[in-house]
Amino acid sequence: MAEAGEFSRRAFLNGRMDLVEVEGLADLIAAETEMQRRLAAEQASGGLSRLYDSWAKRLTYARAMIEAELDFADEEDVPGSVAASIWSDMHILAQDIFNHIGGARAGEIVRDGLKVVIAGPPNAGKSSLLNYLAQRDVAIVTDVPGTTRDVLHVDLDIGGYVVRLYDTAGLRETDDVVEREGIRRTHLSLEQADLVLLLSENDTTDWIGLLGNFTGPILRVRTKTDLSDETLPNSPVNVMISTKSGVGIDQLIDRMSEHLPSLDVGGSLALPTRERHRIGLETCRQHIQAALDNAAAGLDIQAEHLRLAGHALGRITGRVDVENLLDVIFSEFCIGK
Ligand SMILES: Nc1nc2c(ncn2[C@@H]2O[C@H](COP(=O)(O)OP(=O)(O)O)[C@@H](O)[C@H]2O)c(=O)[nH]1
Ligand SMILES: [Mg+2]
Repeated sequence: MAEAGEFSRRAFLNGRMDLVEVEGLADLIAAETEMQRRLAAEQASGGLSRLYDSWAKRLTYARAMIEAELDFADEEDVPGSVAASIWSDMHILAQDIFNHIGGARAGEIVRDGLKVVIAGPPNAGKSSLLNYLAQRDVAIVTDVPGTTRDVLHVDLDIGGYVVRLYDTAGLRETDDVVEREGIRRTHLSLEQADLVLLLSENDTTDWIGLLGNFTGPILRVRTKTDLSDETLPNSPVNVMISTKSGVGIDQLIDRMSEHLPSLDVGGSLALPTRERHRIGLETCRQHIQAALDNAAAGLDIQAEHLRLAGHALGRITGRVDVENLLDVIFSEFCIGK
């Protein structure tokens, strides 16, 4: 019997797929929305790997030039200070990687979903909104304040993106141990939130303080608008909804969509999708920067930073090749003929 992932593992060990492609394949199998599928397909088919390989080549080439200058400086074939010419490219590479890291946030949101937490005082209509958007009775709805204690979530598909919606316990002071635990969990989910929907039947301003030190974007939502004939709120509010009549829900979804990454249809989806990628890229970029900043330390120290940069990149794809520095050197020059 085949073990989990056995064929992909063999493909990796035999050099047919690298780690990024294997991860992409796993994501492709698990993909549930159109954007997840597109991102995973790009990664599984080597789009991201080709980019990283091309960067690795540039690093190897730069190191080869430095080695050539260090080792064969007295050879006629090696033009003087050939290494100098590589630094402008290393400068560009550091910038390329920096820009690429800038897409990590979008990549993670496409892959893992935009995390939206519904918060607010008890009885504001939080669970009703979750059920309405999920189109089924996920959460218990009663008129007893403090009904919800566990953090529940549903995944919505909004325009091909995953939006992971969390229902939480209403925020208030309480002596009930179970409810207090629920409120503690609400605060934990707020730490992970990309967006908070702050719900209240009346002025949401009173409740902002309850969000603790959440610093991300907040949509203020006035609920149960079917109960009042007020058309314009007299307090700052972004959307007015009723889960009884359905009024305002489309508008709420539109406002939530504004927080999704905008990936233009024709554009490249070669984005880092995992924390692991982002950390490796950041390490790589830092070493290139260190090489650029340490000209005074000498070429050998700079070359070592470039080696570490290449290593960080290689760890992402799992291809830390035996470096053919000399191959590059010999193919560029005719040292030794
Ligand atoms: N009229 C009206 N009642 C609502 C609406 N949304 C929720 N409710 C009622 O408000 C009460 C509390 O709702 P619930 O969703 O449990 O609030 P939560 O404590 O914030 O989760 C329940 O009795 C719901 O039926 C609404 O849009 N209109
Ligand atoms: Mg509730």
